[in-house]
Amino acid sequence: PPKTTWWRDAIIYQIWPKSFYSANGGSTGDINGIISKLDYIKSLGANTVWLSPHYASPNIDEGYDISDYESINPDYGTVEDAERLIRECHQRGLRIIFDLVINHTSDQHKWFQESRSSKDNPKRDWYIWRPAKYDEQGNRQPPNNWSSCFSQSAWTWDEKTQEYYLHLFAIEQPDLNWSNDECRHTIYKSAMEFWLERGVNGFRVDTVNMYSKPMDFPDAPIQDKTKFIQNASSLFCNGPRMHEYLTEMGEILDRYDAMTVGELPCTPETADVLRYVSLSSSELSMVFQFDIVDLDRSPSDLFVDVGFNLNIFKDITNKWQTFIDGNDGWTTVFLENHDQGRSISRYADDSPKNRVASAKMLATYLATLSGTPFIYQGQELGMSNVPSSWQANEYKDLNTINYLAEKREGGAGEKELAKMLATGINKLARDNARTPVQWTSGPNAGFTKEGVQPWMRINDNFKQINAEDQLQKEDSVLAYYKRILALRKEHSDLFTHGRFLLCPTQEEGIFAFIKRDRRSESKLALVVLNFSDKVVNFTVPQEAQLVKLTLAIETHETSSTDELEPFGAKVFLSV
Ligand code: TEU
Repeated sequence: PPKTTWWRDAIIYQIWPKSFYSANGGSTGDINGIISKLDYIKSLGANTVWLSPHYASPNIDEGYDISDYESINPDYGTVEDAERLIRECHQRGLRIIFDLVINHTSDQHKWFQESRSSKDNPKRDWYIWRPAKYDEQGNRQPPNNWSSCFSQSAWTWDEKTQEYYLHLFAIEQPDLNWSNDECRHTIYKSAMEFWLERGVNGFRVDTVNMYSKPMDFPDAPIQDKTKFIQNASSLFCNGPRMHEYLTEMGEILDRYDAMTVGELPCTPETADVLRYVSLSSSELSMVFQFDIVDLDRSPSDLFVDVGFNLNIFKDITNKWQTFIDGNDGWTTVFLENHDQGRSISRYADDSPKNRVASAKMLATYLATLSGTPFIYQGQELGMSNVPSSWQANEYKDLNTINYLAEKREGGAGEKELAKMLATGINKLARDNARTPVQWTSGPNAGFTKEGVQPWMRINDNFKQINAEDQLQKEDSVLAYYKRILALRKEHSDLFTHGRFLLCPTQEEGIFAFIKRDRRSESKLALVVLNFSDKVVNFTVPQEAQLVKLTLAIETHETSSTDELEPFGAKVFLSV
């Protein structure tokens, strides 16, 4: 069968299984829970589900440390349950993609267990082992100065065989050696084909540009003189054989008409991105850029909040919207995932007064842009960050725990640490997105049965923010999501496939853009978003003045067409 581009019209709902829904009454979510909510996902207007890792895992990095690609975390279910999930999706006309985490495995994977057992084990070369270096005083040093993405050195010494192994993430996540042919082809078989044969429609591909390393492992340039370990992402991203590997993977994926969306950090140049996502190159369908979720992060300090800047937000949006003009590439639209703070808390206002408006306004952004949009569980309810009063022991994610440990080692006092917790960490930590989904106002927010302690504390605001309540209200965030996604589908030539034009605006806090039908330039939509907490009267941008506009959807009912309430949004269509 010929290759199609069905994924260009996908609206993808991301499930992070541990916190989604427990049907079996456990402390974590499970596959039966997901199946029981598929009708909910479908009624939202999504047509594709992305399931974050649900494979066997010791959960050091919440499932991103996989110990067996061909089995399921027993807390969630079995392979048969996963097969049933795929079938239940397909029966409803939903597609489903799984997470593909193949830069590294868990240290508990049998491949690594064999690899570390002796230097002459046949799987020794499936991971990246290097001898120690010694400084002038004779102290043992890692092979180079690379820092992992989780604070410590990217190398860990293994006593048994007296060598270091590489891990770009946690110590328990050793990197696979993709330059070993046998290793690479076994990854394809075990992690990809096993599930493609069972009907998955594609993959979200974890850290997709890190598989090919410079095998001489040069030191990273010194950016921080106070430390030995240095950020080395420019060296381990987009390595020499990346495109060769992805072409091999693409051949397999094409056989199943499967889509991919890869995480593509450290790749700012559009020409470089196009090599990955051009249809003609058959590597990836689309990628996630990190710029939109890094925009309020200090470039030199992961959990320091530098604040939201609307002009930067507009520039990033403009860059990836216009990226697809005149070529055969594709793009994504997203504001949340399991690694990020909640969007209303970062990009708008999560206070009781403005949170509903903020969630609807950001939904308008997501639903009117070209590319494939991604909605992260709870985003459709306007779920927010955890309260700033949370203490260090309530955060569960390794990235945050290691960060705090590093700061403590660097001499930060308790007061300083408390301030970090209440500010940057509270704003940006991954755990903000990982609290259980708020289904009802009842015990445990309906996430699991009464009397069971959920694995993670539920956000205090579940009585105000939950699905049960919003399903009954026409003016809820959830109801708005349904309407705006329906509008997107009805006018997919404008919203999904249209040409984006950023409109210069005078009014502070306003983001206005036009979407044009690529086949008939006079057919257009005007989208106006208010990122400020004030009422704003806006002027219709010049480019939209030539056509007659009608209001298609608005977040607030206002008497005047050119007035926006705080965090309000309006979408107009040409008639
Ligand atoms: O994340 C990759 C990644 O680069 C993140 O660590 C990111 O830099 C960080 O969250 C700050 O934004 C992926 C997964 O999404 C993440 O959950 C895993 O921990 C990681 O890969 C390792 O598999």
